[in-house]
Amino acid sequence: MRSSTLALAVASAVLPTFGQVVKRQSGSLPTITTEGNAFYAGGERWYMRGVAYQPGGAADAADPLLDLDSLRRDVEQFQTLGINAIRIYTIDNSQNHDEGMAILDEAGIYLTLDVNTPLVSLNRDSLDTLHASYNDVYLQSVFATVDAFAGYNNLALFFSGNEVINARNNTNAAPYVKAVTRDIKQYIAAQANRPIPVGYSAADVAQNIYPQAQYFACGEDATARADFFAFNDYSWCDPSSFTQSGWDAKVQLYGNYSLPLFLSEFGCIENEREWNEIAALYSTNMTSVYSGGLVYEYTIEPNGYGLVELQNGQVVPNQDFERLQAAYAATPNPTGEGGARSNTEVPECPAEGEEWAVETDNLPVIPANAAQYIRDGAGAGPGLTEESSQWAGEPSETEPDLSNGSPVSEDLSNGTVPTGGESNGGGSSNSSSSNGTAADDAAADSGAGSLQLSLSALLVGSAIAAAHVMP
Ligand SMILES: *[C@@H]1O[C@H](CO)[C@@H](O)[C@H](O)[C@H]1NC(C)=O
Ligand SMILES: *[C@@H]1O[C@H](CO)[C@@H](O)[C@H](O)[C@H]1NC(C)=O
Ligand SMILES: *[C@@H]1O[C@H](CO)[C@@H](O)[C@H](O)[C@H]1NC(C)=O
Ligand SMILES: *[C@@H]1O[C@H](CO)[C@@H](O)[C@H](O)[C@H]1NC(C)=O
Ligand SMILES: *[C@@H]1O[C@H](CO)[C@@H](O)[C@H](O)[C@H]1NC(C)=O
Ligand SMILES: CC(=O)N[C@H]1CO[C@H](CO)[C@@H](O)[C@@H]1O
Repeated sequence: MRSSTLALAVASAVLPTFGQVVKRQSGSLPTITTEGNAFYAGGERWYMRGVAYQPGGAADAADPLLDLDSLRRDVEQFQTLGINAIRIYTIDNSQNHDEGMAILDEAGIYLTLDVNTPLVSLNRDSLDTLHASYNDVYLQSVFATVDAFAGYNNLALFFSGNEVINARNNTNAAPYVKAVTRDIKQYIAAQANRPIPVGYSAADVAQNIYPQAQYFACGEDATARADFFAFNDYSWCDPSSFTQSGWDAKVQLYGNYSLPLFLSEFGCIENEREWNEIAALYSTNMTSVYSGGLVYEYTIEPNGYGLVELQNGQVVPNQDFERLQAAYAATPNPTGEGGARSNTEVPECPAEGEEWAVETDNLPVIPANAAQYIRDGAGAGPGLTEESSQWAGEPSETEPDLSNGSPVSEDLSNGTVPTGGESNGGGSSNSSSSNGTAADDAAADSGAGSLQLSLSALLVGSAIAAAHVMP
């Protein structure tokens, strides 16, 4: 049920108690927390000054934290550039990351991490594929990724998905993404020894980006509400300005937004990148609403966004790198709170409509086996497996249309198996022949003239396997 009077103070939301098992916690950087619409580290407001880091790109999604020589080489460049965070889309959750995370920690760099891989992810193609891909095999891998990284102080946050909704016609994926966000939060509450922010990285689809922001922040169920919202924004193309880019209007639009907000990718390459958006993003014009962002991306890949070229193992920074370095150097963070608000109000859920095909606030209940992982732990991660999770395991007992879904999260911290609806027989394999591709989606929406597909859509969030086509 939609509540039009909902106005809970987020700051006063009851936090779950955290797991009793004391686990290792390593690193010297203070952990990142959220309050109101901002991030904090060691009592100070924290702004993300980051870069996306996935050498090899989608074609060769290798874990960049395992190649320590390359990582050390790249961390030197991160320090030259002056960043404090990286985003990695794909890691190998079967491996130990102590050394790689320590190298980042010593350099003052936080990791923002996607929990999905190209094959272990939701499939947004239809309600049936969403339902089938939201299964216990998928969640086991997601939870194993949480286990693999929660112990590092410099793990800043987890992205529960990236650009799963990437068109006008697949907003019906939203409840599944919100369910994954909820499940990760429950897993962290039960199995980690600190709170870790969890949220979603959205595609900037003009017709539904604002409803998405509302949806992931709304509802009476605090466990299902994200801890932050982020979107991939390529709308500032130099020469531009705060007003010409329309970023001023976005500051207005999100002026009362309840959660920390940041750009999970930015850096238009239509013209020469002057990086004038850096001065705007870290100025008080924006910091009352935004907490910085992540430049796309570190290495030059076929799509042409990189800041460095790799030549025989050597890193050669390009002019984009040098201009970005200068822009960061010229742009300190605001002093004090930067206009952050500590008392924020939970927004209403967006109404169903032509551009928002979500007719219920119900979410799918967690698949029963995955609820057991929340109590018992996920066990070893599958790593970068060749097998898709999308048609594996047992799906949720909730029907694909969510008619018998759950409006509130259940307390799973002691292994309560969720109830809700009749079984649909499990093990669904009602596969459509197309899983959807970026090329299809872009073509389908080319008439809209406003779709901003990010390049990383190839890497995470849904199984898509076509060459990237720029909007
Ligand atoms: C959205 O439209 C595209 C192109 O027509 C189609 O391939 C895809 O299956 C549609 N997705 C959904 C969820 O209906
Ligand atoms: C933000 O909240 C204020 C005070 O409640 C209200 O006047 C204003 O219209 C709101 N702005 C937006 C963009 O919702
Ligand atoms: C801040 O906003 C003002 C008014 O729109 C504008 O003139 C100024 O250039 C902006 N500052 C930055 C750093 O973008
Ligand atoms: C957890 O479950 C066990 C076994 O069912 C029970 O003995 C215990 O009291 C439960 N703990 C809590 C906190 O509910
Ligand atoms: C697949 O799902 C559709 C829609 O729910 C249904 O009509 C169809 O019978 C299903 N096909 C199979 C093979 O289960
Ligand atoms: C990556 C992935 O899960 N691909 C699936 C796409 O859909 C077909 C069925 O239509 C599956 O067989 C593939 O595994």
